[in-house]
Amino acid sequence: MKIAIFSDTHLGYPRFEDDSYIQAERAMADANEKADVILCAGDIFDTRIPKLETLKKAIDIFNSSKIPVFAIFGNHERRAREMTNPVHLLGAATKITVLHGNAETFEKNGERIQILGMGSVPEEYAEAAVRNVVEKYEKDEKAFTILMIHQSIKELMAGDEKELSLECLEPLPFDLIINGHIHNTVSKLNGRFLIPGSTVITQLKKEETAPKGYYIYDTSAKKATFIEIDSRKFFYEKIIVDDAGDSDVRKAVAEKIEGIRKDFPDAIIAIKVEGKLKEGLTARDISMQEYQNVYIDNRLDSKDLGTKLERIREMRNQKLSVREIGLKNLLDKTRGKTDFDGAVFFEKLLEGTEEALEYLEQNKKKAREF
Ligand SMILES: [Mn+2]
Repeated sequence: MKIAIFSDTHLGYPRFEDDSYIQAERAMADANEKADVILCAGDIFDTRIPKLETLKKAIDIFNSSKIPVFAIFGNHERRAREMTNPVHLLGAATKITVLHGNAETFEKNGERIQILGMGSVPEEYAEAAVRNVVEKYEKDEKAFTILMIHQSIKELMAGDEKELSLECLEPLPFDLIINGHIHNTVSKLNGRFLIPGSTVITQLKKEETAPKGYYIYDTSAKKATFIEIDSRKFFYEKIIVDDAGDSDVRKAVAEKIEGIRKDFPDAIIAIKVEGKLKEGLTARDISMQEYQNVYIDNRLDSKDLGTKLERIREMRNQKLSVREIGLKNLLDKTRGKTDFDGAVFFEKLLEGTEEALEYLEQNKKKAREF
């Protein structure tokens, strides 16, 4: 049997709303051509209470499927237990089967699959919830068995202790484990654990530049194939400048965009601009031109501020007191440029501005006497 697995369609995602519909439609149409059944691992919608236009789109997309669809809800759709979430609503409006803590079977040409689904739960309860659901589950010994969840995975994230782990999932009695939630494509446990990734970009991060699509799992070959769906290209670029002025930055950004747009006119582009500006300029002085579908992350450093912070850090490392840092700064700045004693002036400044001014006046007089 061929099982299509897709996830995180995020229908209605505001920044790329049209893409969210178009790319989910494409995945659905393609899966209908190539598979016998579809599994959808949550975050079908982007929000708990989607607008009516989004609900209509979702109903149209899921109704267009000629093969059965089994789905769970994700964290973006999770609502209180007694409330209706949008995936439940979709289940009521279409023929899709929504699973949460229960298992369903699907049979074709004498071959049977059994899917146990668990909608998203808060990460700290995930392990206990999975164990609880699996304990109550009545395994169909003659079926190819699948667990479908929508959770973070410890080994794939920064490593939060409370997250569900592959270590916990591996010994569970399933032929295949499917997860949503993570927006890039992942295959682990020798292909027994699969994450198809999202069908649309939702974060302007480098990881999202990978192709969008879905998996087809072949139960006889026990092998998954990733199917890329036609989607708008996403580029994540970095520009590093040095001693740059307003026009330098704008020129570098424009050139980068032109280079990409030449081959991909409708690409989504994120550009991180880093580096040092000319003396006296701060990131806010740089006026970036507005481009459609271009997201600029201005991380430019003003030269003076950067140097100052570096000096303070350096002196803090030498364990100098604030008073000593102040004096050292003053001496460094005035060395060779003034005809008064910096250390004395500093002491006078600590006494008060009047005293400091008086000292400067006296010094001027003295200087003239020479
Ligand atoms: Mn998601």
